[in-house]
Amino acid sequence: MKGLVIKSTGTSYGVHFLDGTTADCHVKGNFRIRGIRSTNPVAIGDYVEVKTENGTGKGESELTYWITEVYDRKNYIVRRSTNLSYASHILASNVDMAALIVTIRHPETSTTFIDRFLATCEAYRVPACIIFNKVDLLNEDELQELAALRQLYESLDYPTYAISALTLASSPDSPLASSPISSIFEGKVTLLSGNSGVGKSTLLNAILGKDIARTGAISSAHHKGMHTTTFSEMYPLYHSTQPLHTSPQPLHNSSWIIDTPGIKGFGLLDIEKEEVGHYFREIFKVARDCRYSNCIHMNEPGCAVNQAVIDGRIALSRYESYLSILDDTTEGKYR
Ligand SMILES: Nc1nc2c(ncn2[C@@H]2O[C@H](COP(=O)(O)OP(=O)(O)OP(=O)(O)O)[C@@H](O)[C@H]2O)c(=O)[nH]1
Ligand SMILES: [Mg+2]
Ligand SMILES: [Zn+2]
Repeated sequence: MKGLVIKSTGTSYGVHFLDGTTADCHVKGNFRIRGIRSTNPVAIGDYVEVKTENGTGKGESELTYWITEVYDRKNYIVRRSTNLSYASHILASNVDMAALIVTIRHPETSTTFIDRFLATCEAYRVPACIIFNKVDLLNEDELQELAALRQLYESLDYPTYAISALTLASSPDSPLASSPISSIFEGKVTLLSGNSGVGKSTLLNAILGKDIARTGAISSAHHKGMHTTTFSEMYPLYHSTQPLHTSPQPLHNSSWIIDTPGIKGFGLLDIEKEEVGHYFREIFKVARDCRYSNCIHMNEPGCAVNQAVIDGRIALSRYESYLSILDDTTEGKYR
């Protein structure tokens, strides 16, 4: 049977079948996919082949479901663990869009984190957008900060949105379902990512119009999330007229949203110094005018990127993020 992996707990996988049923599936210990070194051989978003086995385990007549094959992936997005330098983790596969949820405050998302995420999306050729959440909490100065960041990323052709998932979800006469933000998820598989506590699960619930994913307050002492979501799960997005779970959702041509656990950092995988600049759109463009073709834009003579930073054509925050990734590749460490 062919199915779609919609949940991953680390020990088992929730697989959704064409007939609308879902089963808890397992992989044999020696299961590996050639060519990819990762801590998880099966990822959320994978199309898999599943075989059933009778009466294994305690000799009952219950079926055991085994994932025997992973179909070719259209794409996948890998996150390099920040501490374990050789462990990488496939966040999701077969995604049409990666949406980064960002908060200016409570908690504060760093531009380095944003840029590392975007660079990862570039490396895996996954279209990315940025959703600024919790705008209801921002004062005048912070709203200006928000506007400046939106302008920066829009100028790089990353779509940005500013929302308050909480207030949209809690006001009955303005459900998020009828706001423009929900339309960006239509007909796509979208990965929601971001730091812990930025409101990924809250946004998901708001879009679905139901409290399905657990949400949790951020710590009042540190203004950081408490890692409420502990494993990734993919949810079908139904049109508001269609009640949830009443009809089987076709595997293809439908909208899915993947809620993921909050993460602290992103590192790029197996990357050469000269390559880092390819994943920063504006740096890549300007680098054509550098004197040396292998310029890494540190302080080489005739570096067009350095000049563009001085002229303000490249944002300093972006250049600093670029340098931080470059630093990783030099030191062999990930932050
Ligand atoms: N004021 C305000 N609070 C929000 C908003 N969105 C989410 N929150 C609150 O922020 C806290 C964290 O929200 P979650 O949805 O659990 O965050 P998460 O990104 O899923 O966090 P992890 O699962 O830990 O990665 C909760 O207390 C939410 O109620 C918003 O737009 N405005
Ligand atoms: Mg969550
Ligand atoms: Zn240069």
